[in-house]
Parts: sequence; structure tokens; C-alpha cells
Amino acid sequence: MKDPGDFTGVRQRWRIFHRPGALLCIVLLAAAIPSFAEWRSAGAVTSAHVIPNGVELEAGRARIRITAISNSILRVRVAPDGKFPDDFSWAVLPGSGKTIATTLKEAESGWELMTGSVTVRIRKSPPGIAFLDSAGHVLSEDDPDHPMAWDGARIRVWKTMSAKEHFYGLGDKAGSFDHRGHVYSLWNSDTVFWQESTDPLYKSIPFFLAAQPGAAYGVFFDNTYRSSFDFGKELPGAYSFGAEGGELNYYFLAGPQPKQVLEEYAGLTGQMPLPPLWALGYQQCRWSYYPEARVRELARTFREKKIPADVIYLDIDYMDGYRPFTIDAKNFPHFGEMIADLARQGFKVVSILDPGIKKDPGYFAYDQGMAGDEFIHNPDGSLFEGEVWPGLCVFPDFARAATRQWWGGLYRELVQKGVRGFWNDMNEPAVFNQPDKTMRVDAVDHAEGRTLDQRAFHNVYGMEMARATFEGLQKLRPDERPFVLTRAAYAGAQRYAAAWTGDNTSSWNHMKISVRMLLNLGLSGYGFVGDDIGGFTGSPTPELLTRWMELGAFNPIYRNHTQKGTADQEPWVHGPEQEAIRRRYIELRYRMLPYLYTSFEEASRDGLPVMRPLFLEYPEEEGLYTNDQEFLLGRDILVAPKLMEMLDAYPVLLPGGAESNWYDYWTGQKFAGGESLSVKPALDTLPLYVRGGAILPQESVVQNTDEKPQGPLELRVYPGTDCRGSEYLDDGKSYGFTKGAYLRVQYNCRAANGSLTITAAAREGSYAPWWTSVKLEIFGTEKTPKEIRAGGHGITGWTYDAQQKAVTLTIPDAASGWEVVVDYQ
Ligand code: MIG
Repeated sequence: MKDPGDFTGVRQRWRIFHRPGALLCIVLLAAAIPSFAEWRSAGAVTSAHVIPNGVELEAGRARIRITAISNSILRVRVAPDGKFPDDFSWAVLPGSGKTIATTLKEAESGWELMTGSVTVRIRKSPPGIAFLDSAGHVLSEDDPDHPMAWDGARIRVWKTMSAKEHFYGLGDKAGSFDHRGHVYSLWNSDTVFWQESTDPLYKSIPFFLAAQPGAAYGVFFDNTYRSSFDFGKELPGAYSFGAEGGELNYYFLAGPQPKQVLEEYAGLTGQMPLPPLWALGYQQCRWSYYPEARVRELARTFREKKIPADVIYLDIDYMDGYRPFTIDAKNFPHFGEMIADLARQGFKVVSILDPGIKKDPGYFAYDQGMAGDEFIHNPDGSLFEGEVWPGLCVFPDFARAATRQWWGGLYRELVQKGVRGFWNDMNEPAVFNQPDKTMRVDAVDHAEGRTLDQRAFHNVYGMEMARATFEGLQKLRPDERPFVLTRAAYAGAQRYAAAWTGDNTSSWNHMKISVRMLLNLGLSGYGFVGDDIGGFTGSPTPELLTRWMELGAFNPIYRNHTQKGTADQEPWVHGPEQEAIRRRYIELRYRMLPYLYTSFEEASRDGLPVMRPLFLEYPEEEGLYTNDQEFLLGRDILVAPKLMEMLDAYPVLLPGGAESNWYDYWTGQKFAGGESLSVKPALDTLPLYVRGGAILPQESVVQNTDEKPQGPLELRVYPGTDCRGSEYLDDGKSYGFTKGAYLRVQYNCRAANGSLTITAAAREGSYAPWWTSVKLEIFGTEKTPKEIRAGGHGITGWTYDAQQKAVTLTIPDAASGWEVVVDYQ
């Protein structure tokens, strides 16, 4: 029986019937496939009732609830049969909703719900929702020809798409930067050898940002089932999103600036926590470094060659028969001693952990798991079993809090032996001997008080494994910030783990893809991300590895990794010339740590990605919305890597328009914003530009982050508009910063009447700096200054470099701040 007004399916069928010859096909198809798609939608909205924070609409049998989560976040829930399921989310932080004063009023063809910054216009027939800003401009509206609809368990929403809208996010999509014109689905998949056409990949983040000059909003479709997003492929003037099951439940984030949308999304699903400082150092990985002697030799080589590095990874071969939480005593007879020795050399060890527990009575993790009923069952009550690296395995039910706690505790021995970070792989979950390489979809999970199947939990599995790891580590080492790296994720996983982009390829094309993938992850609320530098599958040419290591120095995670059986990929392969260049960029990474760590600390509060596309900072410039060749690190450093193997020069666009300027990081040369440069960088050059108006903190090179930098804190000052910078510091590992044990200093600069004044504000926080003096390097200084004063007194000992157009001076630092004036006339 159809509700009166259930017209959509009917109309869509009629459209097809009008096509000559289609009738027979349809009849045959309909006979063959009983679930032949027949979208149904709600009848006309007949009434609207005020509910706390919003409105509930009645439309035939269906109910639609629209509520305000904040002034700029609206939530839409639809119950086709009128019954809303219990409100539950893996992604949304509890308590993220506030009490918001909303007003409901009758309007011409329906109602209007207002929050103060957003108006929701509700149309009666066909039922539809539009979001408007406070000035009355439509930000987004349901497609009038395609009202939200359902078909059995499937649900879908269509919205009109304006001609200039660009779309980003959805996690680790390889096929495009701007998703306009593309269709993507979300279903966590172990996609070894993936290419840009491969979809879905490892992560499911059903959040997208829609943006164009002057307007941006976000949609978070909080649905864990297999879902899909179509940005104008099916219908040129509309985009749509939907899922195979679960609730029609989404959040509209009103912006109107892209940064605000990302902040709103982070407010809902959480920010990345401040990572330990060492996780920002250089990380060396391969499948696998073993035995012990090889790991030790690797560490020794870094130190002998004076190539800075912080992290060495142990891939699956450190385990005994690939059994999680065991150690292979043959290849690692002195595991704990090895780690302690590495720690003395400044190395932190990160080891891999897969979810599959070998079905192997006598193996403690299996026995404990059986005793505690921690594993996932088939619908008939038997255990789900599947093949992964150890052989036939059973799989922890990470939906259960008790199982997560149990799993978190299993890290105890590795933690006691000194392993500092954990790498959660295969957590889509990947299962080798299953038809679609994952667990059967009817396998049963038990979240607290609710029974789910894998249709609902599959996409969350990896995130909850990472959560179990993160929370377990917080218990085992309460005053150490965990480092967890995950491959699979759902929205919100950024709260627990960093992520990498899985098994890429050693090709120029994949290096190029890495930029847009990392940018889109950042635009999906996932800022602490990296790719396998040098490529996983295959072996890079010398130039490719060098270029990739240059680029990687400016990625959030700087981790070189490669597959079993490939050529060595450490920085020193390919001879001394390549090695010297790679060392220089790793050193640059370490020199930039003060800037990087400061940017990460900011990201842990505002949720904005550290690696960001140009349009995020310059949303008024239409041309930047498709630029995924360049990116910014923080606000101030523009990176324009060579991403194609070609002989020609390539263009570099400097954003910001004529009032702004940029400086070449290497030469100090100044350019106007809006300029397009043509660059042809030599092998040892990564084109880098610094925003005029930036004050970049740097330090001297250290071999690892345990080492205290020598000499002064360096501040590179690039005069320009909005001139500022800051430095954040803490012990790099504990939670002391939450109790005031941090240091923050704000710097400013201001040009007036032929002079430049640079100031440091008083220090904030109780953490003591490692430096006692500050070295200022002031770029863009056209001529030798007449005088330089610090604290009002003329100083000597400064130098002027006419080539770099830079003045250099060193002054003692002071907790109460300081002021330096450079006088030109
Ligand atoms: O089936 O642990 O993406 O980084 O080196 C392959 C071995 C399992 C896949 C990961 C890769 C890792 C590899 N793993």
C-alpha cells in the first residue's frame, strides 16, 4: 500500500516508460529482480510541532525532525514509518548539542525554523528543506524534483547543485580533489594495489564540504552503512547521498567560510589530540625490518650518517607466527633490550597489530577472548572465522566496550618492553578468504544494549579498534600521549589515531595523488595523516624517492614505507648525492619542528588541518578551488612540489592578491600575491614560499626529538600585512600541558614610518624554554638599516645580507617579552 502522495516512485517509473522500447526491459527486469528500485517519498507535510530545539513534521506516515545543535548546525532525521530509532552515534561527541533558542513560524508554502544564523525553510509538498543564511540567501535546498526517499532499507537525499559549487572530503578518495562530477561509495576495503579509479578505499568519512567563493557549508551524513555520494553524475543539477540501510540522519553545517565548516565539524566529531612530538619526526618503516640485527643496523646507520630520525616500525614479522601480542623469539631474542638500546639512541619503536586472533587453543589472546566471549559470531551463534596472516582467525567485537577494554589491556607487555606507538592495520577488517575480502555482512556485533550486524558496524570496526588501542594505552601509561596509526576509519576516528593512505605505488602519479588525498583527508576532519613515502608497491627511481622525501617533509606524517620484496628505500639508497639531498630535507623538517608543533597544537584545538589547500585560506579566489598541486603547511608556508616527471617548467600561483606578498624561502626574494611564477626546480630544490606577514619559529638541527636544540630560538620574520607568529612548546610527551606546563609566545611585527617593530608578548604557561636567546632574521630589508634598537637601546653586532635582503641579530629572550625596532632612515 502506498501512502497518498507517494508519487516519486511512480513518476520515476513513468519517465522510463516514456522511452520507446523500455517497457519490455523494465517488465523483464522487474520480474527478475524483486527489489527493483522504487523510490518512495513522504506525502505532503500536514503539520509541524515545536519540539525542544526544533520542529517535528508529519508527512503521511513519515516523521521529519529538524533540530538545532548550535546556531549554525542543524540536524535532520527522517523516520519513513514514523518511528525514530534510539539516538546513537559512533561519531558525534556526547554533549555536542546545546540548548538553542529556535523560532518556528508559518510561511507561504510551509514553515520557517530560525536559529538566528540559519533559517530552515520547510516546503509542504513535495516535502523539502532549504537552508538559508540570515540574509535570506539559499545555501542549500532539496531538489524539488527528487524529494528525500526510501526503498526498502535504502534511503537517499537529493539536493540542488549550483554551477560553481566544489565538493571535498569523504576521507581517502584518490580519484579527485574536487569531487564534482564524481560518484564515491563508502565501505572500508583493503585495496592493495589501489589506483585512482579504485573506490571504495580504506576509510568511510561521510562528511563533505561544499564551497565556492562567498559560500561554504558542510553535510555530515552520520550513517555507518555502505553509503554513496553522487556529485552531479546521475543528475547534472543535483547531488545526492544515501545508504543501504540505517537512519536518514544528517547534519547541515552552515559555515559560511570553509574554515568555519571544518571547525563546526570538529565540534561535532572531535579534534585530533595533540600528538607526542616524536611522531612529527622522521619515521622509517618497511615490511619488515627483521631480525633484531637488521633493526639495530638500521638505527646505527641513521646515527652514523647523521640523518635525523625518531621512529622505526616493526611490521608483522616481529610476531610469532603473526599472532598479535606475541614476539618471535627466534628473530627477536632480546626484544626488550633491543628497544632499550634503540631508545638510548633516540629511537621510538612502533609495532603493528592486526585484529585477527589466530584460532589456536593455548595462545593466550585466543584463550582469553574465548573465555570472555570477545569474538564476533555468525547469525547461527557459531564464531565467525576467516583467514588472515596468522591463518584461520577469529575477530574481536570492537563494538563492545568490554572487548575494547580487554583489547586495550593486551598491549601491556609490549608497552612494558618499551614499544611507544602502535600501528593498527587490516582493520577494515580485511579477511583473505571471503568473497569480498571482508567479514560476512550478517555477522553479529554487540554494542552496549544493541545488537548490530556488520552492515551497520563494518565501517566503524577499524575506528573502534583504534579507540580500544588509544584508550588502552591511556590506561597503561596515563601520563603519556599515545601514538596510534590506523588504516581504516569512520568519522570521529581522528580522536584516536593518525591515519595513512594504505598501499600506494612507487610512481610519480601516486606522489601526485598523495597531495590531493591528504588534502581531502584534512578536509574530512582528519589532519594527522600521511602516505607511504617512496611508495609501497614497487620501487622508486632515485629522483622520485628524493622528490617524495622533499615533499614528505611538509606532510603531517613523514613516514617512508615499502612492501616486502621491494628494493631498499632508506634515505641513503641511490648513492651519496641523493642521500645528501634527502638528509637536507629531513634536517629541514627538524628545523621546522617549532612551527610544525605549534601548528599541530592549534589544530588540536580548532580541528583545522595543518596541511591545507590554498582555498581554505583564500576562499574568495575561484581559481584556487581546483588547485591540488600546491598546498599550505599551516597558514604561512606554501609548498609547490614538482609532481610530474617532465622537463618543462610548471606554474606556481601565489594567492592573496596584490596587497599580499610572498617570499621565496631559499632566496629571500619577494613576490606579489596573485603572481604566477614559472619554476623548474633542480633536484635539490622544493619550491617553498612564505607568506609576507609570517614569523616562523625554527630551531637548530637535532638528530631526534629527545635531543635538546642548541643555540637560540630562530625567528624568521617576513614583513607584510597581518604580521604575526607564535611558538608553542611543552615536554612533547605528557599531559602536563593540560595543567599549565606549556609555553606559548605570540610575536608580531608592524611597519611604520620607515621602521619595522617586532615584538614578543609575555610568555604564557609555566614550561621553561630550552633557549635563552632569540635570533631574528628579518627578510625583505631593502637596504642596510640605519639603526636597530632592542628595548629602546641601539644595539650592535647585527649583520645585513644584501643578497638575501635580510638582517640578522640575536637578543636575549625574556619572559616578559621584548621589542626590536629596525630603523631604515
Ligand atoms: O596484507 O603488514 O597496508 O602497510 O606493510 C598486507 C604488512 C598487510 C598492509 C599494510 C602495509 C603493511 C602490510 N599490510
